Amino acid sequence: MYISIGNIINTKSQVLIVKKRIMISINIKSRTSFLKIVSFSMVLFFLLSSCEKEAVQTLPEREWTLVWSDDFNGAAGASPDNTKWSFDIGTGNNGWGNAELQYYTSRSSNVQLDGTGKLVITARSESFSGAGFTSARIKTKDLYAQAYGRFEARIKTPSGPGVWPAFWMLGSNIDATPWPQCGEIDIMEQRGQQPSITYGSVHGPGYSGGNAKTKAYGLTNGRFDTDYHIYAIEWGEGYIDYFVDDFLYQRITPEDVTGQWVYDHPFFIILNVAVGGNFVGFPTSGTPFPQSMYVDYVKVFKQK
Ligand SMILES: [Ca+2]
Repeated sequence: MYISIGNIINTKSQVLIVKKRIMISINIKSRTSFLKIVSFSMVLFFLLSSCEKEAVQTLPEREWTLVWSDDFNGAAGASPDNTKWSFDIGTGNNGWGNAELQYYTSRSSNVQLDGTGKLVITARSESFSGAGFTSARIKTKDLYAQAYGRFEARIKTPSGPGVWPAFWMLGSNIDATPWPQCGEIDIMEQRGQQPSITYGSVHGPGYSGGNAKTKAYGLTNGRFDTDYHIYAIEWGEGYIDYFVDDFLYQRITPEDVTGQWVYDHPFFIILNVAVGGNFVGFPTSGTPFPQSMYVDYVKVFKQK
């Protein structure tokens, strides 16, 4: 575990100046230590929140060409574009591998366009096919996958204990090469009980689940659920850079993972809101439902 303030990557042109943001870095070794780390981070978080810190980043200049996007334009109540997205339905195997509690549906009450250019995924507390909650999970599997590039979404996340929104990717070879060998890149995951913290991770062979390579990024004067934020990665051969609102908070390279680097083939995109599960724990009686994740757009770029 290490804590760093600011993250400086050398080189040329683009300079970002970020005020009043302090980055909290966490390497997760196990869930037990993770919980301690979270507690410690929260303490540090509040200690630092009274400071004003200016971090300066210099990033390599990268030029991008937009190659795939969804702005979620359409009539209120409509389903997401079925040429771009399909649904995961049901409770998965062992709650999608994470002991999640929700039943995923394609009903408009769980997933729809709002008529103003947003995708809305809504987690509800309701009895449905043996589950106590419903929600939705959509993916570009077999419709769009890409190796390398910039993957970006503008999202307003839900909150509340036990609510787990995510914008992430899986290797498109997952059917022939099961997880975690296929690779998983988590661009945004949040615990609803910690609405000021977002996580970026990779899961691969030898470093998955509680042993994933992960870093947290915290807002000192804000919450992710009160406004839209842009979550992105820039992924190339031998690196994945993680951004929140164009602030680089993590770079992962082959030297950082404790197993094989499996980020050299196409990945597809997933958007979902889980309820419960290993990452967040159970919702409580104080968790407000329904909880919605609003997605303004998803964009995928290739480097020129
Ligand atoms: Ca939009």
